[in-house]
Amino acid sequence: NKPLTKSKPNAQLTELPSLGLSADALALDTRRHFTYTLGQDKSSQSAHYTYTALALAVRDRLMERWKNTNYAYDGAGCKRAYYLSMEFLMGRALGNAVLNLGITDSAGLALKTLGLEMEEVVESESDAGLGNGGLGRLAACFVDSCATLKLPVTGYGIRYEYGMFRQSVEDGQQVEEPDHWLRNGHVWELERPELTIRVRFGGHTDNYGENGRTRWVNTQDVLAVPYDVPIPGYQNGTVNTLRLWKAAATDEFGLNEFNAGDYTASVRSKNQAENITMVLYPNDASENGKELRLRQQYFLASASLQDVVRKWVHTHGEDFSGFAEKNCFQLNDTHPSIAVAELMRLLIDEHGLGWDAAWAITSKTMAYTNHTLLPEALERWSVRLFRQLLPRLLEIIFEINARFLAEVASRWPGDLDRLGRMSLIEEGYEQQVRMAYLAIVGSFSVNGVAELHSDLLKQGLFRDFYEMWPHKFNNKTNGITPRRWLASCNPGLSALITEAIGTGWTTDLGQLGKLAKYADDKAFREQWRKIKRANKERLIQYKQAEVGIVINPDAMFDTQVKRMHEYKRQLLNVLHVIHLYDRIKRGDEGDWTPRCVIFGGKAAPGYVMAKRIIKLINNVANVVNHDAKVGDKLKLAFLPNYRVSAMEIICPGTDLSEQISTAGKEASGTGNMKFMLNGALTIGTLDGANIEIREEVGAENFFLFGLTAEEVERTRDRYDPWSIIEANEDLRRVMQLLESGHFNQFEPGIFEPIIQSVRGAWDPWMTAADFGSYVDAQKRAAAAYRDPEHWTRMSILNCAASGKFSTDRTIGEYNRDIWKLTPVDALPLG
Ligand code: 4GP
Repeated sequence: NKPLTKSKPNAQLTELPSLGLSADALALDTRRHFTYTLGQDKSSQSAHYTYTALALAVRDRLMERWKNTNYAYDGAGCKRAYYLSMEFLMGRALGNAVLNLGITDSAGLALKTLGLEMEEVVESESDAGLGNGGLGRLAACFVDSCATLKLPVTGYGIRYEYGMFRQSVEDGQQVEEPDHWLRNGHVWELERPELTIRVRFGGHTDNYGENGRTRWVNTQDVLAVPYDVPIPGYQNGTVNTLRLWKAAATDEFGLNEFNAGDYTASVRSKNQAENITMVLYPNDASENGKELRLRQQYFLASASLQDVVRKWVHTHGEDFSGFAEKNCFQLNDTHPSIAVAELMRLLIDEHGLGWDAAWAITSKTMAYTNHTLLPEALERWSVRLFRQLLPRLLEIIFEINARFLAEVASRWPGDLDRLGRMSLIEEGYEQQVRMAYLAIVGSFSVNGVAELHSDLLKQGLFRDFYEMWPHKFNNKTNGITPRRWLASCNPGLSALITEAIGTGWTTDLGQLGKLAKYADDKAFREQWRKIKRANKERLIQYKQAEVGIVINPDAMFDTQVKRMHEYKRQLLNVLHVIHLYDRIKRGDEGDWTPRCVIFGGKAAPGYVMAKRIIKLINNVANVVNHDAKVGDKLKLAFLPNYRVSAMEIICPGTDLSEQISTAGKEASGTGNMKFMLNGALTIGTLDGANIEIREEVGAENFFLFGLTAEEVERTRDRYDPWSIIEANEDLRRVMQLLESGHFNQFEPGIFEPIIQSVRGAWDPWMTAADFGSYVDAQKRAAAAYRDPEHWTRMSILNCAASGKFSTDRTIGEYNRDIWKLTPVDALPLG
């Protein structure tokens, strides 16, 4: 990648007329790409080329906007923010790009003139599954809202060669297969090799020069090559950047082996370097402590910070005095929190600042978001590993800690307990670095993702830090982008809403409030129901393709899709299904509401209990779905390979949304918001954002059950599931069926651990405690569903009350309270 020396790219090279947005213009460019870019002809066999040709035509239209956005940001010299995240769960890009460019109709027409249907063409795109679940999908919704709000925010992440694994179900069990999502090429990225950055690992430090500056030497370096993904704002001319890093070996990699004639060994070490970005760790909300993961984290943090610092130096030289006023890094959980130490290193070792000046900058530019209260998810890395992999970073962390503990000691003299509790280094058999504490100490803002979650952080997990720096702590309730999660995934409902209240809701979701009055309009309710019905038919098609069972569209579609995790209590839901089955078998079918219970979600490959729960769901489904007496009254489906594009079909077709985590465990939830926006009613506990959902929609339009977070804590010590089971006839019968082996006739004992977990007084999720009130709430939901007019009314009111849960609102708050950026208009086209 040689730079041009004799000449520079000039206006002539970049001067082009703007591309038209009409169907004709799109059709012409699609043909052109099909023939000239992709080399296809009329004998072309693969649908993938058609998709790619259209995607390239759409991408062309993003390019000028992208360039003009960058020119505008650079020209304004504005403050910028960077969203550092190990995960961006983007899903598919084509439908979103078309929507945000405002060319949904002309793209559809263009395809029609080519004899094709949009619905079919979009199916050829693989999901970009570069995330596990909530945290990764939130990042994807955030970048959409940043672009829509014209905020100069860049996303920084990793370009994993393999994303979240593909899940299939064999014999009722989860099987994982690698997700080679790049196999057919990926048109939504531009490789930018000229911006490659060098990241160091290993080696050791030494001091040099008169004032003993430190340098990090004998390192094994890896290159970080950026791939830029365009992030279009909603019909506003803005296109922001998501920059994903891929690891590549340096040229000198393996040179020693190569010179010694061992060519294969030299290739092996090259592979090791490139391994860093090979695969996404498939764990959600849990720690894993693997060396490669720490490498990934440092790789992301270092490449991204160097990228920003390089740009700074390019325009400001070595004067960093204005750096903190112009830059802000938002750390998506503790995963990138090594950035705190890395920015110190860059400023001190590479740019010659003193400690205090560097710290003043760092602690004014970092902000940290926490996404989970589960203690096992709080990352800690062994000091030994750190020393080996990142020796210079460890020195810096020790120094940060020494100065921080001195501050604690002067504030609370003699409180040794507190010093031990707050230290960035956990003592014990093996010393560990507490990454969350590093993030808190190094940041000026610390936030949770729903009100309850933020409160629990202050009272529990981070209490000592809250006492020390109450001003750092704040809440930012999560959201979802209404573009993907209503406008694009539910065209029928979007059209009806727009007809009723105009188009403003797409960028000002609060306007949905105007729908409330239509809840009393019979004709409107009728239309609303018709659309839900059509969406249920679409979901049935999808289900039949996936699991092949016949489903009655009049049944209540009762859905729980999310990662498989004990705290989310898919188990409680299956126990309820078993209870319904038991009622049918007993002939207790008075006032029956037919139901189709739908599950979907991946279990971390090493999470044995979560996988066993998948097996239980599938075994129960097998019994229930093949029992003639049960028939249409009850169906149970586990949809394999739950992912973003599946949710786009599932949430518009759902009636009842299951949000049933043990109170105090789900930080926020965002699936709950997607369902609500699409007119589903929620059955849920007072946990995460459920609380705020219920506040918005009113208690009468929400099916509440279960212990509160406080009650969970209060009763934990005297929790006695045996007595609860004895006292509850329904639960006793459910346990009897389970224990009798009714669902595992030829697989003796396989559900024993599940039975033990429900009966165990140690059960942290207290499943038995909430069973009774859950069954009651389900009864209320079933009764409400039997009155379609009443149900539809509640459905409309749920959608109408969902305005708060737009990421436009969330990002507006991040910006108002933390980033403080000024929106910038992209330069006009042409
Ligand atoms: C998730 C939380 O479990 C979920 O409640 C929240 O809505 C989401 O983050 C976004 O804030 N956490 C993770 C994780 O996905 O890996 O910790």
